[in-house]
Amino acid sequence: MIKLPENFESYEEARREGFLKVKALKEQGTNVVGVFCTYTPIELIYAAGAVPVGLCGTSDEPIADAEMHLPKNLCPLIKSSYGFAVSEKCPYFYFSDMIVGETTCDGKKKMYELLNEIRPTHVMHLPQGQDKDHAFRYWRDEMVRLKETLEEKFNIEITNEKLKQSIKERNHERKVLLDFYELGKLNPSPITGYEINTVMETLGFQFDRKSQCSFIEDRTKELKEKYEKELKGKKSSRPRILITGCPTGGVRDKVLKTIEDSGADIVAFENCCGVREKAQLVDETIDPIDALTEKYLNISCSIMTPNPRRFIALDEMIDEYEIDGVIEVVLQACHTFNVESYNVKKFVTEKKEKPYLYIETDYSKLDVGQINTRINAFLEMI
Ligand code: BJ8
Repeated sequence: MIKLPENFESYEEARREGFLKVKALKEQGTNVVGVFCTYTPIELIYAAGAVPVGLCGTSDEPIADAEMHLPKNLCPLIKSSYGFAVSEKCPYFYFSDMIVGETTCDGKKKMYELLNEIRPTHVMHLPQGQDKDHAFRYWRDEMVRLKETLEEKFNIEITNEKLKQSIKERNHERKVLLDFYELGKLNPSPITGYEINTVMETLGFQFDRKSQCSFIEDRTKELKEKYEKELKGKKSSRPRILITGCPTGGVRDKVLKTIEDSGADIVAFENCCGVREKAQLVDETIDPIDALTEKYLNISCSIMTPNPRRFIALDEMIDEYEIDGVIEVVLQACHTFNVESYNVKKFVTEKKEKPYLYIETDYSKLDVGQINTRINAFLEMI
């Protein structure tokens, strides 16, 4: 049985309750900033006294609305996010004073132009590569530009002290979350991948950061104790799976649940629903803007070219989590992850000598049966 914050019974219940919380925050005069991507330096948003709220769409419900303006053959995450905004079906969007987006993939950056017509959208121009000279300077300028935009918008000064404090607090949260993810290193894992993914998605609907942290710390402690008492020394015969590729919040039931219902354990996520952003902390000893620039530039998303850090992460994670097979989930029309999957497959099968499955899907239910069959065939092969 999965355990969610505040004893919520489901992701949907947590999301609904979150609406009331964000409404209450607005009534208290708190500023809200909508965000979409792991590249957003949320430390700056907290340092501006505002609260970030994730707006990534994970449902196919608003896609028809989005397709009135956007092409059908666009990534479902982008269509779902835009559909919620344009149809006014998402209170999180409704209560956002401004949006922060980044020029990651082409679909997202062009969607932000349309979004800006509904709500002020500040777009950070992300370099395409991660070199320490040109890319660093370019991205640093964008950090300063965001800082100035937030200061002007909310009539506040983001001092170095506020920013350093914000970095410290977020680093603490990252460590707590990393500890939670790393439960998957235990063999057998005391937690399902489905629970990890659902918990992480519901955290975005809680705005009390202290209680978020205590929930994760308590749950991690409880599951470590369970492992020591009941599971240690009893290695499971269920294959241990690593998920990589696009964010999986919108295909949690269709893909993640199916994998675990079919007899495997998802023990690691090398994607934005997992450790991709959490693995590196922000350096607390240097200039805070430099530190944020360095940290966020190093994120190993496929929109970077080249993207060597993703392969370093895969290499380490496959060993550390004792992985038996890798499943890459690519959302339809996500060109960067799609193209990069060629090298990911080669790396996994040739260098790491592990089985690899590629699943390309969207948020509809049309391919549920086909995905089920392919996952079962893959697991039989391991
Ligand atoms: S850091 S993974 S959250 S960009 S899946 S919208 S890339 S077409 S979500 Fe992402 Fe930031 Fe990267 Fe993470 Fe485009 Fe691909 Fe769609 Fe994507």
